[in-house]
Amino acid sequence: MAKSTKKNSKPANTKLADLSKNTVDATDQLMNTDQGLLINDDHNSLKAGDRGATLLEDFILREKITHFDHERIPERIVHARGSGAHGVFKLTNSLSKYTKAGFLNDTSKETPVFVRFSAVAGSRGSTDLARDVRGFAVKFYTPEGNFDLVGNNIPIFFIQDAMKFPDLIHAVKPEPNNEIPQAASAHDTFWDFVSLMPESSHMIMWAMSDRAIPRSFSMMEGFGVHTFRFINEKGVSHFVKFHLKPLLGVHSVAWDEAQKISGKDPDFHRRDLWESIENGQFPEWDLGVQIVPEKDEHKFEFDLLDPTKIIPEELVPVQIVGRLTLNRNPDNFFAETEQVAFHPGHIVPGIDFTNDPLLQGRLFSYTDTQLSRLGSPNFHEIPINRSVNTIFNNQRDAHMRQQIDKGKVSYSPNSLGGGCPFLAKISEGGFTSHQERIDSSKIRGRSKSFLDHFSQAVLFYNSQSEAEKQHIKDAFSFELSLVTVPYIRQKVVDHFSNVNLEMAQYIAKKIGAVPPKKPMAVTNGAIPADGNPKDYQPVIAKSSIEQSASLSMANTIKNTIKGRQIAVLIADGVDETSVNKLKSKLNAEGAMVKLIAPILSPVKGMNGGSLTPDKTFFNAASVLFDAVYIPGGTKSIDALKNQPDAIHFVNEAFRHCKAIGADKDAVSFLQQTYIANKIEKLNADNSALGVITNGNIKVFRDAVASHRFWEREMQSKVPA
Ligand code: HDE
Repeated sequence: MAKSTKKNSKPANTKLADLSKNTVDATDQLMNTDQGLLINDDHNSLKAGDRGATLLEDFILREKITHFDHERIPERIVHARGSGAHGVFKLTNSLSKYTKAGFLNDTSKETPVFVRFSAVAGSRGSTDLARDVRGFAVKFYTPEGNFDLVGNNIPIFFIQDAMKFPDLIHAVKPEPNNEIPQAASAHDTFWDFVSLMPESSHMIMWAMSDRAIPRSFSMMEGFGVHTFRFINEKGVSHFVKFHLKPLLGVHSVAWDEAQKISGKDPDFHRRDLWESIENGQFPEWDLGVQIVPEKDEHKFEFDLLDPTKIIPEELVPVQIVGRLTLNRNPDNFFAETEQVAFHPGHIVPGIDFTNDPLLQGRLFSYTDTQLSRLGSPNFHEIPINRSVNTIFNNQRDAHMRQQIDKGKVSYSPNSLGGGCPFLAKISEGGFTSHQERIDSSKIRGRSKSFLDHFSQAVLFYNSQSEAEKQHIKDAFSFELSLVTVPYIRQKVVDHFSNVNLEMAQYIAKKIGAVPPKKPMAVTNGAIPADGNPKDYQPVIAKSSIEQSASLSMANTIKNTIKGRQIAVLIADGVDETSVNKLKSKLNAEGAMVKLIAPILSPVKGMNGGSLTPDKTFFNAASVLFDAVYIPGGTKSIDALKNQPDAIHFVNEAFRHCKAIGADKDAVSFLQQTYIANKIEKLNADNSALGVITNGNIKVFRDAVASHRFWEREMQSKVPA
């Protein structure tokens, strides 16, 4: 029997594959069939004469139609709507003290990644702007195997045990009798479920916050959610939570805006991601970790294994260790974004699981789902899912096998094949599971340490800015107003009186429920038939931390306008010199400036030049932009005053609290808008309200960087 000559050489299989080796480019090529036959006519089927029936013999037509008939595969049961991009992860601080994972040890290496963002509840063709949790899944193609961080943009989850996942998803998906509503949690079955599941309280607070209506994927945080383990070279384990913090800050849109975007551009997030990358404005995140030594497992007032809890950053700071950059759009949506198969069980040596009962259930589910979605256990051979390592094992056959394994041996141990493929020693990078000591009875139940369902829901609410709190109250009011059963509306209001009484009273008044006078008793519907309700009664506990700064998006504003969309309203006679100056200054900082005019023809400038519009008032809308600017030029201003769409554009931007800029001689246009009712002296300095009327580009730029002026909304809403 042949022996391995590689002693202690780590890792054994070092030849890395080219991840894009299956791409083809048809430029300058001749068309052929799937069998390689060159095609002479791709426009006409084979017929019995000019006007005769099509012949069954036409194998070219049959191949084309058959392929087309089978183009669709089942969409994901959850996270069906998604968008993806390629990129790279660069480690900046080695974590070798905590983990032996190579890609987290060596700061000189870059790891290729593929990221897929998604919305959970809607179908593949649903809108990007639904109020929903967003998936944030990252595949790291490391030389030690693929590591998938399959997380969300919210750091916790609705349920504590995988057993409840199908119930949760059945409740939130469109109702089964009529498949209504699409991609929305605002309906009876979802809130019925919530009213009986106190463990969802914390997550519901996040889902009702503006985190659930992000401005863009590049302005979302990412979280691994569960507590994982790091294992170092010595076999020592630390608990770890993963964070991704966007360099652009965490930002959202307004709810009224989200609903309108869903009509104007349902691909809003997808388009933004695509255009940012095409324009070289690469989305970036810092990867951070919260690390807890094993000895501290029980020192917190919550259970580290409970996926409905965060570790407040005040208790365990997030250490930034590297940067994730998305820099390449997929070549083919289906081949890459649709066929990518993530799995929280795809780990590498140095990373391991904890006993979080939600994570444990996920470890089964993902391979299972790929088998029905991608149709074969060979889904790992699809280029986007391939490891950079060549695969040597004794797995064989099945649908659509690509790899051709040579020889007659496909079992282990063997002598006939010289014992190949050999097993890797731990010193060669071979994986072993962390040896956790377990000594307990087998039970079907829930740990008492999981019964505090409210303390962190309260912490979250108390950490929000006033505007954010108002948005949460409005979101609850909106969602519950669409629940048709008064009993459920009342139950939800009573339930959330345990988070904040004033909040519950506000919502109750909006939805015709009885405002609770005190925190009301909570119903727990998840009690086993023979269980004692007392054993499952939520513990109404208080968090020792009253506020946590990292929980409010208002604290994440960064001084940047990168990736912001800015509309400039123009008509014939516009001051084109002013527009060109504005455009070049803002573009230089990574913003995307678009010129909007009454029609698409070139616009004549007042100084003899001309400008080419990007869009018209017909196909553009203020909800698709972060800010709006009105340049001067008397003729242009007069034309805009007579354009109801231009007036509406600016009114709506004002309603959604966006930065509005104008050259001095454009102020007369603003006088025609609703802004004049709200701001008496439009010529004065109103920059604190995000309205800049002196043509100062720097002040306008700073206002765009602030993202939104929510205080305008607090004063009163503007019709738009
Ligand atoms: Fe998933 N989840 N999930 N999930 N999940 C899927 O896998 C599941 C959970 C998450 O862009 C499915 O390939 C169960 C938590 C993301 O392709 C499926 C449970 C978190 C994505 C599945 C959970 C997630 C999925 C559907 C409870 C945040 C999209 C298609 C035990 C940490 C990945 C697929 C992509 C996708 C099952 C809970 C995140 C059915 C059973 C918690 C980002 O296998």
